[in-house]
Amino acid sequence: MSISRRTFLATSGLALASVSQVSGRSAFAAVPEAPSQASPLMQPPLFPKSGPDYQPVVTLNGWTLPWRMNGEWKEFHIVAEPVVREMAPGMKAHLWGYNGQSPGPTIEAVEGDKVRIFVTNRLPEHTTIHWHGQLVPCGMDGVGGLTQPQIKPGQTFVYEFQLRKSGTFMYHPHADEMVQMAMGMMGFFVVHPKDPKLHRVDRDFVFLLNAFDIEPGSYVPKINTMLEFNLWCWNSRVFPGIDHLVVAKGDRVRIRFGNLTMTNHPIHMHGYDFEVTCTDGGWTRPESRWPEVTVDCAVGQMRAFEFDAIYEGDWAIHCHKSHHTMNAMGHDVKTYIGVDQRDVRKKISRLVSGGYMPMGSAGMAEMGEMEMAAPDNTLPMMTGFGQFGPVEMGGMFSVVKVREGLARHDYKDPGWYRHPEGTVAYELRGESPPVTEAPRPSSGKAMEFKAVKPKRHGTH
Ligand SMILES: [Cu+2]
Repeated sequence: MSISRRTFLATSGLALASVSQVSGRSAFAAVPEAPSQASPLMQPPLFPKSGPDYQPVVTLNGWTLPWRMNGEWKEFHIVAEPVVREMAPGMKAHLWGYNGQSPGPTIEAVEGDKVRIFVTNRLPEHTTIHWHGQLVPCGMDGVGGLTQPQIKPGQTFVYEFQLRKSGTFMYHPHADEMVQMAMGMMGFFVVHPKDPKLHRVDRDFVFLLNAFDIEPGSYVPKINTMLEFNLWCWNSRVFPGIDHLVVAKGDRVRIRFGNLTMTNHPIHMHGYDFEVTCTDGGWTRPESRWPEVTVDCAVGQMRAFEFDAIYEGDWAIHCHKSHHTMNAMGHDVKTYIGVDQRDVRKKISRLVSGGYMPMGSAGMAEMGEMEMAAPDNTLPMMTGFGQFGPVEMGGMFSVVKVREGLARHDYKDPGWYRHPEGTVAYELRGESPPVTEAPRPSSGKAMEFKAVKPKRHGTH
């Protein structure tokens, strides 16, 4: 793990003054160190060193916040601060986040734990943290002005509460919320069941759905955008910058996500059906579940679904709103499908130097392959390559890679799936397959379908 440690001794005078004002406690030896993460890539899960056993989560393009035990308290230190986040190779954004990244680190603990969370504000304005979904004493709910004074720049506040239930939660500011969430301030908070056997899975992935409006060539999000975002992200990353979800064949897998954008996201996974096992409110009862292949996640909601990874392959997982699998595009792109632009091209090429390339006469797939001149610090609209060519996706898209024989905690990218012979869609060359009469089912057994390659007549 590439964690650089910082200490806050330099500011501890001011910080501790605020600490004792808020909590009334004076027994702290010191504020715990606040680890900071420099890498935008998925870090290995943090296994518990004490207390009940659990299968830790992995955060796509993220990490879990280390903690320390102090008596019966599990202590964490979160620092709200400006960060530089790589959104995909080739583009960096100047955001606000926590402990070096946006989103902040995932907080992980166990039902029944007493958590003490130090929050230091290094932003230029005040902030708070709200523990979205957690059952906390009202004064720990983090709503600036309503349940506590805002945390001013330079101050450290302390939140203390006992985790009353297991489940899937988030944290985010409840102070100048529109600005601070538009700037990327949010994080995941997972509470594991006290009973290690309950809701146990082999792989448990988490990510937040978030969105930014960053003009091509610039670095800072426009914070008053309400709907027309141009970067639809999972954990402040866009495809092809989003980690793949690597899974061993036979694993029980959980994928958890929370939505802190301003629209809903129907999250769709190929190759499987699955069941929603956890929502904002807690675990769903088994008799309340039904199979899905797409689950809509409304604003402010969290959803977790589970499946048994029995089918090998590279399975797409993405938001089903097609604009959300696009990267920065101008909102003034005109539709030219069916318009023959050859004549226009000739005329304009005479007028401008460097040539003129009309786009989109036959759809926009050509943009997936093309290297177009673009301003600094932006990403192609559709990008990312698979083993067969351009994937023509951006934004909220990744790949669930199910492979035979992966080690238990191996999350390394195994490369592209090697399809068994005769199981890939193929181009028909020459004659179409002969029409044969379907055999009548005799014994009432279900018919088996098999992809069979016909003999090829052409050369290839
Ligand atoms: Cu979406």
